[in-house]
Amino acid sequence: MPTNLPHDAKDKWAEVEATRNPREKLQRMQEFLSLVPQHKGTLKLRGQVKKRIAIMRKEIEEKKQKRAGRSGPKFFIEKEGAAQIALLGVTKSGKSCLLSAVTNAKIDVSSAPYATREPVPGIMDFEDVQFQVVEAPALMQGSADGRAWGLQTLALARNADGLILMVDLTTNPIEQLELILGELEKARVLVSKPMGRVDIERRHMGAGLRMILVGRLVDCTMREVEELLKSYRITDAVVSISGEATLDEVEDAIFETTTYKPAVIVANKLDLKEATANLRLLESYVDERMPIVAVSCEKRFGLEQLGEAFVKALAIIRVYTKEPSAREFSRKPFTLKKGATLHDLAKSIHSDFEKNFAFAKVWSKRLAFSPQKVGLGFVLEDGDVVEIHVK
Ligand SMILES: Nc1nc2c(ncn2[C@@H]2O[C@H](COP(=O)(O)OP(=O)(O)OP(=O)(O)O)[C@@H](O)[C@H]2O)c(=O)[nH]1
Ligand SMILES: [Mg+2]
Repeated sequence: MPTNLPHDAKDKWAEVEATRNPREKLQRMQEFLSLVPQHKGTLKLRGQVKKRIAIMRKEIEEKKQKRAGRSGPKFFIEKEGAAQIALLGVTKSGKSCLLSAVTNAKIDVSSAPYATREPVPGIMDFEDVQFQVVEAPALMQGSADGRAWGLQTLALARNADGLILMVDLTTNPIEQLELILGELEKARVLVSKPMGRVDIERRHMGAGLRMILVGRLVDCTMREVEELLKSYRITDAVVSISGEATLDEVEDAIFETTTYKPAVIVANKLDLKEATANLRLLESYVDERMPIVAVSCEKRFGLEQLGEAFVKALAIIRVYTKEPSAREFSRKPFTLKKGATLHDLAKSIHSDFEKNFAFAKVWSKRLAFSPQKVGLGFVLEDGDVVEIHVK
């Protein structure tokens, strides 16, 4: 259903986007809301914006407390390592037990329900990469509607790079998984790529509007998409549309509401007797839509598969750099997403590298000969060694 927002509302949203200061942003968002007419077509939009407002309030409140030296419950965890992975599940599924088994976090494993009430981060080593795993307070029916700490847990999921969906194999894992996925979906966090996907990556002023269409627009034309974006004053952005997308979905993307997170299901308590049969049921239910890692956190088995599962699900590649004068390459890799180019690597090392880039040499098993001289467009792969030469 179209939102048919009036001009002043669209202008206000452009202001929201342009505002960096959280307090002012919140203020503008409220003003925006007051300009949105109340009808069926705007119901979803109003709900989404209200949720964002609630989360921002919390964030501001937290920062204020931090400044005042009070340490209230923390809901936003600064990222560390190659990726932040939010650990989600219903209570007593064994989240804390996993965290204490695979990370350096000190946390109590408890038989009492709802023991963990604020996010707890820990670092997990896997070969030469580190993952930050953050246990989120338990999900329950109604989390997405704001029950208990639901909104904060879901905000944590939205902010993370990937998710662990943890289920207890002894108490109907399919039901637990459905509950988790249901709450995530209500919060517009999806674990599988939808049919159509619209990504709007805002760029600096003057960059212009670039559209990448891999797929098909449904019931609208490219021109209409452009006009819609312009009506929100989005003039500098890369817009990628894949699969089948409607104009409504483009508008959704303007409000940045739906995000996609790679997820790994961790099926826990494999040491208990009903677990194996339930694991089979879970596997046939999931039907390879997501990877499943079966473990016992308490007896500590199966856990060694986790690192590989994250690397695969998150499509992480490791690239090693080498100074032109050095004999050896660095032990610590840069972690990038599969499909990343030398340009992405140069950017992540230093902005100067990108500007002053001359050429690079790459050593790789997959190349016919190494090193090979390559340019910024070169697509990197896991294990590549790169030596960048500047002008
Ligand atoms: N048998 C068995 N029990 C486990 C396993 N993992 C966790 N438990 C038990 O399950 C209970 C809950 O574990 P926690 O790790 O605290 O669960 P949680 O998911 O963090 O729970 P909340 O923080 O309340 O959401 C504890 O009594 C654990 O000892 C396991 O692999 N096998
Ligand atoms: Mg816990």
